[in-house]
Amino acid sequence: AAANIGVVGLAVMGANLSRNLASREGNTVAVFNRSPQRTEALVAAHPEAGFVPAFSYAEFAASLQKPRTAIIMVQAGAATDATIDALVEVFEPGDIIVDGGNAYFPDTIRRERAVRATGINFVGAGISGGEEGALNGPSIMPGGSDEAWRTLGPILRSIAAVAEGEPCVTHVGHDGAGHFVKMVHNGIEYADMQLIAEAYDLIRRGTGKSPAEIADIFAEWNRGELESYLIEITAEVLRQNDAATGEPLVDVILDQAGAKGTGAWTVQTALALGVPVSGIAEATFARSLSSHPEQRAAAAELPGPARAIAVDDEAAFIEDVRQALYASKIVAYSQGFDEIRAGAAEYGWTIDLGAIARIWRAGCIIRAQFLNRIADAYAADADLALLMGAPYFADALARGQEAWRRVVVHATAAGIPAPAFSSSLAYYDGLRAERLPAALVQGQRDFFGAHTYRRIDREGAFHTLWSGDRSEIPA
Ligand code: NBP
Repeated sequence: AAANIGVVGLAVMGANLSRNLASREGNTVAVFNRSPQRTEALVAAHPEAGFVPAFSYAEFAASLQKPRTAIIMVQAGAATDATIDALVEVFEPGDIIVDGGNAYFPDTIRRERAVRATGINFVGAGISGGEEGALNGPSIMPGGSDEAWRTLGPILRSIAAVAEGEPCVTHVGHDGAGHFVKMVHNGIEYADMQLIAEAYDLIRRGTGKSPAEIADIFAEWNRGELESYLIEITAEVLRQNDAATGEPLVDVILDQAGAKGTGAWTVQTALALGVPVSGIAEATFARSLSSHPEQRAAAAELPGPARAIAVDDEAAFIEDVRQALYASKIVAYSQGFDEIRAGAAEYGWTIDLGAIARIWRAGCIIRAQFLNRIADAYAADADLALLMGAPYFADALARGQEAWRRVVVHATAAGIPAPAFSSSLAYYDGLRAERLPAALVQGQRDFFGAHTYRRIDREGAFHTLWSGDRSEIPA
């Protein structure tokens, strides 16, 4: 057996991950793909990698040193199950199967349990950063057992992105913890993207600036506290002109956003856990709204402000939008980290939230300076109840909240939809409210369903005899 690590599934992600592994000192990489052409093509294109090709699962297993370690990079879903079944047939107790695809975490929990029963280790590992990350260093979020991590840790550390000298990988927690955290990463990515898109739209419609001019604004923002990969690529997209028409590319792209489902998983999971991830939810719904042309056509004649409301002080407005973006971003991350905390409690994982912030600083799509501030907040208080309540973020929100309100007021008055900006502000105001109308909701629930309520001045549950004499009784 010649190889210390193997990869199954050699489409773009698997091929790039294999090359990344092969480029690291000490690794010899066995490669296998269901269709042999992909294996042949990869090996022929990269003689420098010294790949050990295999053309059957048995040959693949025979080419791996024990404990055998294989990373699966095939389509999520049935293909992953089929590949796991085939590997379980040829692997032995103590070997390690890693699923590096975008699995839904309940599937990972199920698979881990089934594979563990054979004595083989199963690790669900979220891998972020797309093709480029797979090749040059992704952010990796592995779950699975401590035993598997002992073998796998050094290998994953060697291929991960590096942020300030630290590899962007940590043992997130047991069984499905890694894929859970990867899911929330993607949900936060949806929110970040929608917030940036709303900022662009507000500036464009509020000031009439061209996409190229707005690209310059984003490039400027990228030198400050908003510094991030997504802001950087936004400037690039806005600066791009379409070769065919000469128009800004953003003006010829159909305005219907697609989705592969990880945003929806994040929101569904949050609903089940009772965690209000309103920023992520609005971002996911904004994509859905955009993709219903028939409904948009039916609504096109509904009245709104007669004409766009221009701003008088452009520079001040742009600075307001920047602050609103930053404040809304703090809310989105605070909500995402809440979901991870709630998931850890529900599924029995011990997740170091500061470590999650640190492994997202490079290699992944939401990489940003900002994550250092999150890591700092959890370093100061690992049990922080509310990320946006940590001193650094509380200060930023205090500085930005007036600008944030002005932007939401402007958007509303001008008829410019800013769902993520405005729902994030509503969340902020909801949490900080001294009294919420939840009290009235409890009264309504007691009226029609005798669901009872608690009082502010006495212990216990109470019910008002709504259809009787309306006196109150202990429940
Ligand atoms: P794809 O998701 O397009 O999957 C293609 C691979 O799956 C091929 O190797 C194909 O083999 C294999 N496969 C299929 Br389909 N059915 C199979 C089966 N029944 N048994 C064995 N192999 C089977 O590849 P990708 O875009 O490289 O992504 C790989 C994984 O990484 C996915 O889970 C994806 O969600 C995840 N991911 C992708 C990105 C990204 O940016 N693309 C980022 C992060 C994570 P064949 O060659 O024989 O058809």
